Amino acid sequence: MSDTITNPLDDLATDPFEVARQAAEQLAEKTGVTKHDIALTLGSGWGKAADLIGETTATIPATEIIGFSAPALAGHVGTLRSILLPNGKRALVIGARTHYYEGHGVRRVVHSVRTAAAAGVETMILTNGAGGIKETWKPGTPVLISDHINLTADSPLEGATFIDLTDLYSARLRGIAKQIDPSLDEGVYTQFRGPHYETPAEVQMAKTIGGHIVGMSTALEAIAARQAGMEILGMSLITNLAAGIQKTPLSHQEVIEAGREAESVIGALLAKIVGAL
Ligand code: 8IG
Repeated sequence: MSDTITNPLDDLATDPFEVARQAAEQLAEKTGVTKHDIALTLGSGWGKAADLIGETTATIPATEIIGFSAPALAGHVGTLRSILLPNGKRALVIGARTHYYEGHGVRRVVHSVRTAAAAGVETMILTNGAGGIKETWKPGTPVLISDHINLTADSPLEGATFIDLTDLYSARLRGIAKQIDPSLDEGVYTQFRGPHYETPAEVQMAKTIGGHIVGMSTALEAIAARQAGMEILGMSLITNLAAGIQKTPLSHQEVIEAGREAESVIGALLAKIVGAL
């Protein structure tokens, strides 16, 4: 199977920031909103937040915007939504994440983040469903991402672009989240390539090198967000304990169900956090 519609990002001669600028322009035209303030990428389990944070003023199929791809997974929503928050700010909800494991290259993975930056966004909220290494975390627990370990051996940065990643996941924003919910724990997100889940030995490796969360997204996006100068809040919904930490095999179905059960609670939590930014 091959894409019949070509994506300009796949041509290495194309400047990905120029594509993002064009995407932001199309987004402004289609939504009627010339500047967005906050963007949220909603991963598995986090979708409800979009309905709770404010009034949706426009819903755009992501495929209508240059550089975006159709979602690879049924159940992943391929839309971009513009939302008016009660405090008057404008939020862009990205329900169309392109995963690294899809194999379309890292430019497509971070295009939504670069588009958000080009649309004027200063605060990037990255959420995901992930596996937990800490045994005290039950499926359905939301946790703050404090830092990451990128095990993809890839980067969204091209050429000799050196970007500082100290305080990548803003301590200031984590502080605001903890004011809303003091019970929020935090941990180091470890991005594997996927799409297979880890072996128990790989989970032990992640634990040994300082990881607490295992997932297949977010780290590459956070790097691109930092390059673009945005402040980043990262949150994981622990939908399963990582392989070998939980004694039963992992199933995608179990992950979906844990997400569904936690959806209302974490959606309301995220809405409160967004309202406080
Ligand atoms: I949901 O256990 C979800 N995503 N790598 N490992 C990795 N990604 C995940 C997991 C997990 N659960």
